[in-house]
Amino acid sequence: MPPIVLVGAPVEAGAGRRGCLMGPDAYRTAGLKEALIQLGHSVSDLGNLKMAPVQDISHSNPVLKNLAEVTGWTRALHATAADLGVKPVFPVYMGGDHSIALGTVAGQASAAAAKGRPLFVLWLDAHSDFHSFETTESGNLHGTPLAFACGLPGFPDLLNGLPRHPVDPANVMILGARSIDPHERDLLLAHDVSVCDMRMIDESGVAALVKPFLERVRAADGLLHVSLDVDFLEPETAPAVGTTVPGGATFREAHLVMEMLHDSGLVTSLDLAELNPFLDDRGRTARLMVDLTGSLFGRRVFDRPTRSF
Ligand code: B3U
Ligand code: MN
Ligand code: MN
Repeated sequence: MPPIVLVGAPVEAGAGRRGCLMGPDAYRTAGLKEALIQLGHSVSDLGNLKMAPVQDISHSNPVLKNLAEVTGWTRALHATAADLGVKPVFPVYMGGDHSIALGTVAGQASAAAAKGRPLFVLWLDAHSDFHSFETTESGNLHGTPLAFACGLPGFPDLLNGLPRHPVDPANVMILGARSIDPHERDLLLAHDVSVCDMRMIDESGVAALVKPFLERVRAADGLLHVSLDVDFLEPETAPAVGTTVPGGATFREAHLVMEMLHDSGLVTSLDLAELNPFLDDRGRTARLMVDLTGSLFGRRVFDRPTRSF
């Protein structure tokens, strides 16, 4: 495994309520770096990014909130991800609300294009985040990053003239969905995106859903970006998120996904999105997110099978 680079993205401009800007520091307080070092990884923390200055952005949809600020973060994150994505490191983007993925996925996609390899995206989320800037009704831009990543129309020039390298919607899997707006549903169907909702998890289990996706990534020699939204999890397990939706993934289901991702050896970058420490219960959610990241980076009880009967 290459060295891990932690990147702080203290962004809350994309969310409907404040607090996600404290996310990176909550991961530090919960011991993310130390947990990964304990697992034998070499880890560095780049500190928190700064928003790029933006003057030139506008859009006709009057409901959009904090457009200039979200654009500034998108540009800063895009530049960082495009740079880290071509280096022999594993970037972990510590959000910040999920609008961070407007920049992280675009940057990782530009790096994948430079390497001549396809980028796959696993979106672990109660929501599909598949609005364009034209279809969002809330105006909260954390509801838009996956549509932007897939190259949909209806976005202003978020990358300041730099080329977009769209992720093929056929290379995306959304897992854990249980709250999708009508416009998003239309767009997901029109672009033929694979959406595994909670009913599918109940019926098949996460392993049977994740396995064929990982096989596709391997067969295509793809890079894999994982975007983990805290609200993928059941809110009773992970309360520190502004947009709780009941009926989420359990503690065990989430760990199993992370363990399978680790065993695959295919993941090349990770977002930790939507942690709102202001809403947490004595750091419980931050610690759970650190533990899940630990599972993705190889935490297990034994490093080889024990005797079987
Ligand atoms: N689809 C809704 C709700 C939402 C999306 N992402 C989050 N919430 N976190 C919207 O506002 O776009
Ligand atoms: Mn999300
Ligand atoms: Mn969500």
